[in-house]
Amino acid sequence: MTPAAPVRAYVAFGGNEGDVQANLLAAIDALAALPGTSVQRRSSLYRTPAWGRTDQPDFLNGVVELHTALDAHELMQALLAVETRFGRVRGEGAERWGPRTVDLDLLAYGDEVRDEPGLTLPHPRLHERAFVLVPLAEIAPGLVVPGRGRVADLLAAVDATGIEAIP
Ligand code: PH2
Ligand code: MG
Ligand code: MG
Repeated sequence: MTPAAPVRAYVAFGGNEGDVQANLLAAIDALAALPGTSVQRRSSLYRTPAWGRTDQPDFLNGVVELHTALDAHELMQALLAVETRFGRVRGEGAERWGPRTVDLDLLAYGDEVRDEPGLTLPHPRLHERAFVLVPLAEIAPGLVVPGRGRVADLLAAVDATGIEAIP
């Protein structure tokens, strides 16, 4: 079902393979071109040390705020389609937390809390990832993540060492 009024959603983007900056900016343009969807804000781009699996190149990361008439599942499907268009490989041959061209993660969709196959909201690991919280705090420090708290407070509780905005 398509919601009546646009919903505010936050999407984290990142990558560390190929022409990362060009791909990420093109992927954001692709988000802005989704039906009923606009990009309201975009954080700076940040160079971030690889998290989870550290034997890989640094990432570029950032966050966008969308207004969208797509429902959460439609938006999720659209994010996966954009990832694929920008060369993301999933399934066999792709490693968990390994290198990637463009990764788009749905962080929050309005105030929705759900845990369904392929769709967990808010994103279950967002509160522990400085590479998400630094850009999110730049554009939405007062956002309250359902069940987790205010973004600025979440950021204060993680180690953001080595994360730098790129000029
Ligand atoms: N994404 C991962 C795993 N590790 N590290 C950083 N710095 N940035 C990411 O976007 C990232 C990561 C899996 O999606
Ligand atoms: Mg992802
Ligand atoms: Mg990710």
